[in-house]
Amino acid sequence: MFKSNMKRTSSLLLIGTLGLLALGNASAATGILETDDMVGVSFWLATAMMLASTVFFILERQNVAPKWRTSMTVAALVTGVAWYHYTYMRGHWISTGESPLVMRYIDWLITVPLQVAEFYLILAAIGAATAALFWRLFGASIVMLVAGFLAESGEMSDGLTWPLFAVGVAAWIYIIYEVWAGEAKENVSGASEGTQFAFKAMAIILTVGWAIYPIGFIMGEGGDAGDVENLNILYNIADVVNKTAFGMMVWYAATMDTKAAGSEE
Ligand SMILES: *C/C=C(C)/C=C/C=C(C)/C=C/C1=C(C)CCCC1(C)C
Repeated sequence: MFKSNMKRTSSLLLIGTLGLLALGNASAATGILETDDMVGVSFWLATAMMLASTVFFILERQNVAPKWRTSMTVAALVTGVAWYHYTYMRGHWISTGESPLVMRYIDWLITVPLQVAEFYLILAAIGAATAALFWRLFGASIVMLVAGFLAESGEMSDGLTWPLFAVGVAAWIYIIYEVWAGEAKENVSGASEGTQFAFKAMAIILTVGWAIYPIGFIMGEGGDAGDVENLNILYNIADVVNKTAFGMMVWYAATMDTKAAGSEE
């Protein structure tokens, strides 16, 4: 009985994963990638990494202890949503040579709150998270993105670009403060090795991994074509680090915990 259920789950997973791959082909219609277009190459690399990570997280989900499965699902959603948007963004870049600014922020508006939810889940698993903490982090991440969008899109007057950027940075620094010095930290010390690893990985991602974005923003404000290229390469690298590599760390923590639980039995 249990075995046949497992079998059915695996084949459903396989069908779902193959479906994803087919969708990838369907949306792959785009212009020609030139050999010297390094930004275009980075868009294509990021797209493939997002798809591969999504498939990996979905398939690995069944190999970790049940309490980690929702975290794996969220990791797959983050890379899956990003993959979907990257199939558009790479085409936009190759066809126009311009930043896919709106799509970039649409993607962040979904994936950043999902990552905040991931952080909450890791902490909730050890009873160290409150709903209030989630909403504070969620609110700060939205402020950061809206300020960044208004600054980057040029919708506001030029004089507001840097003040808005400063608002975005302030919201980000608040998130860093919550993670390193807030209520969450005290409660983590007694948790399992896997949870402690995941918490540390998350704190480093939010601090070091996320720092790539404001650096990219600053480089992009230079105004010439090379600056737009640097901005897109940096944003693409940042997305791979913060979505794919972060998901891998969650998977690693989950695996560590699952093995530890197995050896206790
Ligand atoms: C998967 C996408 C992620 C994790 C995106 C993260 C984006 C940021 C951390 C953006 C940060 C910015 C600031 C700190 C200042 C204003 C400009 C932004 C929006 C680029």
